[in-house]
Amino acid sequence: MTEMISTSVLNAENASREPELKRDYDSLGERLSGRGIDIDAIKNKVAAYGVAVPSWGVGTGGTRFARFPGPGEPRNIFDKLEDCGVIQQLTRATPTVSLHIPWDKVADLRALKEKATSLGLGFDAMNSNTFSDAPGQAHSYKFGSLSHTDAATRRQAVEHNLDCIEIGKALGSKALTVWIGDGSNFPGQSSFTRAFERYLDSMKAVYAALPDDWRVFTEHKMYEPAFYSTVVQDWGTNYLIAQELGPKAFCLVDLGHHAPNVNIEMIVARLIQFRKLGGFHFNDSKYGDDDLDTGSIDPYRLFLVFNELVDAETRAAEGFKPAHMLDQSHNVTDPIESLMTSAMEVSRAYAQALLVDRRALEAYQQDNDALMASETLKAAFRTDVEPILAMARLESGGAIAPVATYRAGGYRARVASERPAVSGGGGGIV
Ligand SMILES: [Mn+2]
Repeated sequence: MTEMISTSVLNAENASREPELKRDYDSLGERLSGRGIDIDAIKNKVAAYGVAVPSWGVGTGGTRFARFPGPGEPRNIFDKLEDCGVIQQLTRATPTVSLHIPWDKVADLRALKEKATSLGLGFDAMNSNTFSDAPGQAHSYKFGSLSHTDAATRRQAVEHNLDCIEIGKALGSKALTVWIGDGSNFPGQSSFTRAFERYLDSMKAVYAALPDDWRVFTEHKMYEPAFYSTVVQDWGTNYLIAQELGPKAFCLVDLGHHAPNVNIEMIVARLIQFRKLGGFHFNDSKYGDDDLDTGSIDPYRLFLVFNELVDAETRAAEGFKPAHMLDQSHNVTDPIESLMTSAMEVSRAYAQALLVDRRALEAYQQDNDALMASETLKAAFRTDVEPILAMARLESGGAIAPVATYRAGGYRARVASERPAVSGGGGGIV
């Protein structure tokens, strides 16, 4: 396997931190044992956990005002895979990449798959793009895609999704994620009902082309780029879509795609209960679809989402198999550092949720002991699980301290010398 950071750097960085990690791990193990928890069992679950990296996340993002590129930006999907390889090598928490078509379209799919395999990477869900116009396409998506008033434009958008499925089949993907920007900017501009009817008709054509072992995830978002109404605006509409389409259709929850203060963990619980939770786009949000680093603003909310996921996992909820993906825009940081940190934050929330004393919680709920129920969650959230995460990484061949090891490895400076600098300008990505 191609090592992106040299083994000698990785080993030296780990050796300098290993004695302290062992002490911390043993000490935490003793304390958890007192709570009836086996630290090794938690560590093994964390080691087996993975979240997909979005291919578009390794490039520097931006806003609609500007984009400020960093050094050594990936020029194409092969460069992006190398960056993803660094993230996986050091964190051992990101074994798959989620592609975006047409951004990642290549002529030689076999070479793409071989490149990923050489880096120890597989492919998660494919993402279609009908929210912007590809060069040379016949019909514009300015006024919509799958729900467009014009049948030829809708057909083009359907065909693009079918193309994404074909590419995914060649790469070993098993899912298609569909997010559309369709909507309206003025009251009266669009018929809510007819636009949704057209969307459902289009999605039924996409659904009909899904292989038997594939799933389709529809992703809702409250607003942007349409600012008055959006066709797939919330989880209720998303659930209706999944119901209308059939058993291979599921809802995808992007943490940033809700109104402020919405109880996302409760939406997650509802979708689990009715067997329609397809997956996540993890990120964090302060005001809107900010696409900030996961866990950077509200780590407690992320923990509460994972509390629902672990609850479902613990009771083996029927049909529970969500895909976990990151979806972020890194405007002021090195994207590799942000994605490594974010993957670790997702693992951290998972580890903390595994520590929840579920029997005690259920008893407090039954007794209507609100304060102790809350404290039971807080006791898990307040536990510093870093030694568990670091030990899981170390034993899997990763880095105890991924960001420090990445910086010591000089990867960014090396690729900056190989990849020509790109100019700024342009907007960012959604
Ligand atoms: Mn998303």
